[in-house]
Amino acid sequence: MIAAAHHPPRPPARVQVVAEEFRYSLSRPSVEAGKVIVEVVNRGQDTHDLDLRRIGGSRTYRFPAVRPGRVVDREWTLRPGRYLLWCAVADHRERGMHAVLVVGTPGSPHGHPSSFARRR
Ligand SMILES: [Cu+2]
Repeated sequence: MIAAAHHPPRPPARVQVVAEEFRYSLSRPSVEAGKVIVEVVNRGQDTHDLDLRRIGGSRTYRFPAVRPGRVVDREWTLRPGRYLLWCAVADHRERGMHAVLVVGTPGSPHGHPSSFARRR
């Protein structure tokens, strides 16, 4: 018998976040948990950044400031949950630069977290 539940390694999930005054546009609403590459594209005229924290979590994943026209990416290992994204520059968060990214259980379709939410 072949050992079950062996998952071959997968390339990191990716999500692109376009930043402009004053909002984020995400390329997808959810990604699989595990290695995730987050790419920030600043299409605005001001400098923006991006902070990321799992709701209920304590670690903040931070981008450096991204100047207009620049693209910066970071790779992190993210566990399942809902992550709040916000711009920490001046009052940008209050002006609308925030979003939610769902990080779902690996292997579930579209990285949707509903299956893991029920199992716990
Ligand atoms: Cu900003």
